[in-house]
Order: sequence, then structure tokens, then C-alpha cells
Amino acid sequence: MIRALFFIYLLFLVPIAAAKPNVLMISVDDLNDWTGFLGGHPEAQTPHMDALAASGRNFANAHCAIPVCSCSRVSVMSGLAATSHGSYEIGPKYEELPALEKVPTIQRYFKDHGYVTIEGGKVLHHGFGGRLSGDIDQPLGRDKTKRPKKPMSRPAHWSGAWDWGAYPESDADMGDYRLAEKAAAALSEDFEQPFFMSVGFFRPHVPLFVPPKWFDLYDVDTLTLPNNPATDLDDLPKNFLSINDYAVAPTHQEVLEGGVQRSLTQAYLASNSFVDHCVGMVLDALKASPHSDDTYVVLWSDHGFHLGEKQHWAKRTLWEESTQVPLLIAGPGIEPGEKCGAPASLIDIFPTLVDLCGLPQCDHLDGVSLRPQLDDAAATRERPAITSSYYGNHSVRTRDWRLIVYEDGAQELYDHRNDPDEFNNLIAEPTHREQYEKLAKWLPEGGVPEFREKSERDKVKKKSPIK
Ligand SMILES: [Ca+2]
Ligand SMILES: [Ca+2]
Repeated sequence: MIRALFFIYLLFLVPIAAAKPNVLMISVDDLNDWTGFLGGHPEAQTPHMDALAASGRNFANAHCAIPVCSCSRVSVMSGLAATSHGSYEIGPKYEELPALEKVPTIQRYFKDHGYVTIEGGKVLHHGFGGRLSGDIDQPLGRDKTKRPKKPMSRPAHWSGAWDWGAYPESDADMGDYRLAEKAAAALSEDFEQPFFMSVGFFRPHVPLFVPPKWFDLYDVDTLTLPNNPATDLDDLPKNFLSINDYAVAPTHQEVLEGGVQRSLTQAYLASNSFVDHCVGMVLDALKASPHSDDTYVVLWSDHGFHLGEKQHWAKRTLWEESTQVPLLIAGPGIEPGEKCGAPASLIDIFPTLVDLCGLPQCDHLDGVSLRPQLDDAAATRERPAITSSYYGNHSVRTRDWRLIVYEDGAQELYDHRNDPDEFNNLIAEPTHREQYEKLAKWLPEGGVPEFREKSERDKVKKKSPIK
């Protein structure tokens, strides 16, 4: 009798195990809301990502955990907040962080539960090395992009990373394009196990070199520039002003003096359209593959990007341009819906995929499953999205509000219902005291100490530039 019951149990178990859905995770480096589906720039052309957004859920209020490449990606792959892993700047690798010694990457977690893992391009900033090298079964590699031999557009004293222009001539000379081809080829294969494929595109990260046809989509002389009132910074605490001391990005003053704001803006938009084309290649391959009906697609960027807003360029701030990211989830059972306005964090990707794929719940994760918002785009959520930049500085973003509290106690408060550009810092207004209290209760306390790799610690003994 017991044996008979056991076989009946197996009969049920086998089809369930075989029915596990696949995962295609696509990341795009430094992509802000200048896409069609988020509407952050009126002329942005991203038809393939727009189609993905329309086919599933568009989390239009999603935010990174830390607005810097490597740390944000460590958060996505570990499912942990900055205050849990202790990485706040480019430097330490995932496998070097003491707090992550026993924390599996999402790829490892899926692999340990029967998935074959495929990975290519920039997924973890430093790749899957050391003890993580076994996390990936089938590496697709990181293809190089052809670079011009001499600087093209940048003023001579700027960092070499900050260059841009219509180059190379052909998409095939772009690493992202060749990665898309490899991912497309891999998707056409049959797999005995379900797969977890991670594809990480480099554009629109600087240098902003993409072929001429992508530049041709945008008229440099007439394209829209961000609304950037000269008085915007007057109501801010003074501590943020040195934020550029750390980064290699130019200051807004340098961009204006160089006369390059328009051409840089064109190059960023061109890069978005190019990378959208690469995303489209992968999505088209998925549609044509045997896996089209049983694969969840998750598309995200590691953080946003300023192009002059608040007189800032690049990332690392706790404002909307820096923290907001595209986050799209589509796949079996997810009905198309309106933009989702509930806050979401990139640390929610791990628990969401575990939930969607029916894997055992993972108790150490800091995020929560987005299943309620996948079931219903209007579903509410009390928990805000927390972003941290450098140790001790945090932003709390709800559906309608943002609170920023810096390590030195300085604060900013914005009402997104009527101020989506965060022009008006309301922190000094007594009428918003109650709102402030509601938001402040979510601020993280302490956390693990910041970890820096030795070479970084030895450099300049850099301090938090926001102090
Ligand atoms: Ca990045
Ligand atoms: Ca202001």
C-alpha cells in the first residue's frame, strides 16, 4: 500500500518537476527611464523593449539597491540590500565580500535546484570567478567592442571612458551584438533541464560608441534636453556637491564649457536604441524557439543615469534619475496590464523568480516577491524601495514620495504626485512632518560595515564624498 502510494506520488512529482519554467534574465548597463515604455525622454526609440513591457508587467517605480554598477549587481545576484552585503563602490568582487561567504548567487540557487545556467556579457560586474566559477554551466563569454584608435568627441582632459561617437561602422563589431547572436543561438537549443540564462548588455554605459545608423535616429540640433532650472540646487543640503569627487564623470559645468551636452545626449539615446535592437534579437529568438511558452523574461538595468538633471552627470546620487531603473517581467500567466506604480526594488528579482518557478523559498533574502503586482498591476504594496549610496546615506521611495537622509543628518523630501523631477525639497515644511515620520521608519539602521578591497583601501583612504 505504502509502495503504491509512493508511485502515485512519483507520478505527480515527475510532471511537476518537468514543467519548471525557464528564466531569461536580460540586464542593460546604465539604462535610465529614456525608453518608450517609461517615457523619460519624448524622442527615445526602444520598440523591442516597449513590446516586452506591453506583453507583461512594467514596474514603472522600480529602483536599484545602490546606484553603482558592481554593488547594484551584487544586490541583484545575492538578493541582499547594501546594508547586508557591505559593498558601496566598484572594487570588491562578490566572492570577496565577507558577508556573502555563504550566500549563493541566484544562478547558483537555480543550478542547485535542477537548472542549467547560461551566462554572457556583463552580469556580475567582475564576472563569475573564484568560488563562483562553478555557478555557470555554459558561459557565453564577454565579447570586446571595436574602439577607435584616437579620442573621437571628448575634451582632451576628460577621462578616456567618457568618449562617444558614431563608431564602429557595423553592428557586428559591437560586443553586445555578438552576445545577442550567441544568446539567440543558445535559445534555439533543446535542453534536458530548465535553463536560467543571464545576458548582460554593456550599452548605454560609456564610452557611447555605436554605429552611425543609431545616431541617425536622433537630430542633435533639435532633440529635447532635460528640464534643468538653474535654481534647482538652491534648496539642497550642501553635502552632495562633492559627489563627483569620487567618480570619473564630468561635472555639468565641464559638459557646458565643452559645448557637448547635445552630442552626449544624442549618443546616449543612440546607445539606447542600439541596445534595444540587441534585446530584440534575443526576444525574437526566444519567440521562435521551443521555449517561447514556458520562459519568464526579466529585463532590468543596474541603476539610472543623469544627463544634466540636477546639474549632474552619471550616477551615484539618491535622486530619481539615478535610482530609478527599468524593470520588466513577462511570461506564463502574466497578463498585460497598466504601468505598475507600486514601489519595487531590484532585490525583489531573486524572490520573485524563486516564487514564479516554484523553487523552495529562500529565507535569507531581503526583498519580497512581486507576485501580487504580477497578478494585478494595481496591487498596492506598503514596503518602499530603499536605495543606499555610500555608507550611511539612504533614500526611501514609496508610490508618491521620496525621502533622502544623508549620513550627516541632512534630508530631502519630494512629493512625486506633483513634482516628478524632484525640484521642490519639502523637508523644511511643517505640514509634511507626518509624511516624513511615515517614511523615516523605513530607514535602514547600521548594517554590516563597508568592505573595500585592499587595493582600494590603500589608494587615497577615500571617504564618503557625500559627507
Ligand atoms: Ca551600470
Ligand atoms: Ca530644488
